[in-house]
Amino acid sequence: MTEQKRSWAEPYKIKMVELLKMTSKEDRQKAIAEAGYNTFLLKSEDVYIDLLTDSGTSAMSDRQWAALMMGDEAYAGSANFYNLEKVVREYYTYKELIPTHQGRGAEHIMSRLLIKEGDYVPGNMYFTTTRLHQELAGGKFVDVIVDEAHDAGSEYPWKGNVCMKKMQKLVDEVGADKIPYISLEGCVNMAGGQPFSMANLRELKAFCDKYKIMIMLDATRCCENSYFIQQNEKGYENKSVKEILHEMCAMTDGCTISAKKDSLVNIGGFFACNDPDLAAKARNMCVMYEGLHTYGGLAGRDMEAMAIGIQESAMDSHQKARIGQVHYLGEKLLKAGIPLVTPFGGHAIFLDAKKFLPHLNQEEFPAQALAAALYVESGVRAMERGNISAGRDPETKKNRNPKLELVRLTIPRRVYTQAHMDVVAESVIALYEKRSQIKGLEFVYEPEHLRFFQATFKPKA
Ligand code: PLI
Repeated sequence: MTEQKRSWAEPYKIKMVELLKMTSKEDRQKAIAEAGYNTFLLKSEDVYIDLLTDSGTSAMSDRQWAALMMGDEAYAGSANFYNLEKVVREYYTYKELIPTHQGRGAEHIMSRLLIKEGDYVPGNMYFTTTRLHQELAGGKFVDVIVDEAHDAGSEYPWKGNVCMKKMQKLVDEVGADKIPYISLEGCVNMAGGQPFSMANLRELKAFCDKYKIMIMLDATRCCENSYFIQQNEKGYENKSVKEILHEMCAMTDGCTISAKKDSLVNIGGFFACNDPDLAAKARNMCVMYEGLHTYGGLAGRDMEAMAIGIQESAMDSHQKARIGQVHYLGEKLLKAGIPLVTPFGGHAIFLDAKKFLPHLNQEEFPAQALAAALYVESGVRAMERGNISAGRDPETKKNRNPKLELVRLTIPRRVYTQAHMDVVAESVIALYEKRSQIKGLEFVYEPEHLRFFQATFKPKA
């Protein structure tokens, strides 16, 4: 048997457990109605298996827990900041580090510094908070991801790639001086956790060098992206995740990161870059919005746990088990004929709600309705990634009606077992058998920004 064909197993054993609460269907019907059919508004104690997000939900290792005791809670110059800076330089290559309370804190700082009113910011698909900060800074987001990314059924392995024709078209239309940077996300969340290839990044770098456009990485899930490159891109099969990550970052000008995902901590993020002038401005913004630039809204202990989490996240054995578990769930669902986004991405399995609920139109929010129904069926909490997440166009005020209308079953890192994945698969399959009973939803309350977090709904009559 080759190494590839052997089963993976978690490269850790369990030292402490957290008990789960089982609820009845009646309890869950009541809870989802009280939550306005929005899984974000459920109380976590009413949830059995929580696949809402992989953000801040990972299990820390014993080394990370021990690191919490090494917190240097000095207001200025904490030893933990310097440890983190060293690790970021070693793994992500960037010289300048500005810690932030989480990813959107870094996005706020970077968008305000780099975007001028009337600028265009291309990206390999939008992410909710990223695009909002670009818009609040006066920019206009332009989607330059390859077309395959918008097609749930396409088997293209690099759905996170940038389409160079779309980049060229944008430059021709608006001029390179109106494009401060391209926002390049690893394992593109809204496309289904889909990676870009190193070949695509190389091509993008040549293009951006020519037009003097910066490449700013959203490195939130770039370790996972690096694992896909190792597994699927020719020439990288013998390189480690760490080496690939290094090569990737070295081709870019800086990054924002939510450390709550790949980096295995419950809170934290950072902005990093190589340009000392940009870093000085970012430090000045940091002190206004996050905290002094050597803690950025974090406790010293959080920075220490992050420094260790970054090292663990780039271990090949970790990524093999992490992505192995996600794909185990995907295979089970696919075998049962459930409509999914393929190929499977890094952090989640995405149900194709348009195909799951063909009797609903997109203005009846099929993905939102499906996530609510899955919770009632099984106590499994998932998240809508469709029309509600996409929000309204700031000019027309109409729902954006994105091509992808998805429910995300997001797997926290190092938290659930294979048996949990079996239960999740059985729950989705049971719901699929009675899918025609699921009704669409309409708004009761719609907040102005990032509406998916706080909106409430009721079933359509
Ligand atoms: O949730 P934050 O503020 O730490 O990070 C924002 C953020 C930025 N980029 C990407 C690609 C994300 O996925 C992201 C947050 N994602 C969440 C919360 C999620 O559930 O996917």
